[in-house]
Amino acid sequence: MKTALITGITGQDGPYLAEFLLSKGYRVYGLVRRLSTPNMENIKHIYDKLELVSGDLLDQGSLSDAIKNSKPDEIYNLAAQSFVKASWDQPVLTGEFTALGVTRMLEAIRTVNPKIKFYQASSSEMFGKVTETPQKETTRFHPRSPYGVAKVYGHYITVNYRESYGIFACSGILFNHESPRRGIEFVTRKITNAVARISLGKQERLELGSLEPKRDWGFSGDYVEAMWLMLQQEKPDDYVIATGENYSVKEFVEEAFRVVGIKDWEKYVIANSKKHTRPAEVDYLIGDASKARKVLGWEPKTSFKNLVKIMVEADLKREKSNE
Ligand code: NDP
Ligand code: GDR
Repeated sequence: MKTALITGITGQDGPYLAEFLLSKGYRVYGLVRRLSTPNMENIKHIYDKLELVSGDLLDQGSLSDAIKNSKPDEIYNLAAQSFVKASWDQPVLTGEFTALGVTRMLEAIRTVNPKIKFYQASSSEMFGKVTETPQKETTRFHPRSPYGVAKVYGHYITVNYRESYGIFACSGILFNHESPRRGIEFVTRKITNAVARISLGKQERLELGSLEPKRDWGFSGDYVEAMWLMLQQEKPDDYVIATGENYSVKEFVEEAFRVVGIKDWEKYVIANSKKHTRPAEVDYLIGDASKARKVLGWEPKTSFKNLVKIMVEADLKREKSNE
């Protein structure tokens, strides 16, 4: 039986990856940091099947101890300060979690057991102000936020530990992926939650930033399989994971309102709110995942329309049961 340690188990991707690995017969450990109010909402359905170990990306010793206690074959480093907008408000903390946290985890692997395979959650935000379209593994990085800059560091330190110490370290450059478990501050979930509430008469307006940016949006449940596939190959490498289609925030809004049968959506939406615009924007992302398709045999399964539908319906259900 293989053992995996997942950091970021309480976030969006962690629970999907845990479900996937459990279905493959893995023993799954999740790293959780201490919070005054534990955040177990996304893992409550698999809580009994997981083993939780305490640790924080800021604390080197806690990461080494987590590895010693769980003895994993594979580590998936999903933990990060992952909200791009917040990275301007807390740039130093974002660097500590999202950049240096990767080095701390790699150092823990190097010193405790360098045979452990390592997955790093890299991001399409590293492409930022894109220099070619679609973006692939060789596209030059031009990050546009403290978060994107931190992810570039995390990416290259992963490559560096592979090249310096021969650690089986892979970096998945994942484009945006969403789900009903997405945090409420991210634009897709913010939209689907608001649309559900508006359709039920519980909310009047949806206040957004720019409706123009385009993103390559996939489903988180599809993307976690690619993480696992990367660690099952003979050689460690880096892969872009994306759908190859992109849509604007406006198109996401339209589609979400369409699901609940509202056509005159503009009367509910306030766009370009200062509160939600960013000092520097990433305007256009679209990924080329042909390397992953060829080498890993990976393909996305969920279409954009289906993704929006799944998310709106989940929020409708949640909002109805909260009445
Ligand atoms: P989330 O923001 O939903 O989850 C982040 C997780 O990291 C949470 O479990 C959080 O725990 C944990 N965490 C944060 N800080 C620390 C810390 N100091 N020590 C230990 N744990 C910590 O992210 P997603 O699931 O959406 O994304 C997973 C990873 O993939 C992230 O690294 C993200 O940057 C990256 N990524 C995501 C993409 C996406 O579209 N979702 C695309 C590309 C990359 P807590 O509950 O305690 O806050
Ligand atoms: P992103 O996701 O920055 O792409 O990072 P987010 O959903 O926050 O923004 C997507 C786009 O929508 C625009 N936008 C708004 N965004 C938010 N959050 N709230 C709003 O009100 C709003 N209005 C417009 C944004 O400006 C942006 O252009 C996500 C995260 O999961 C990262 O961790 C990950 O690395 C990348 O995806 C790939």
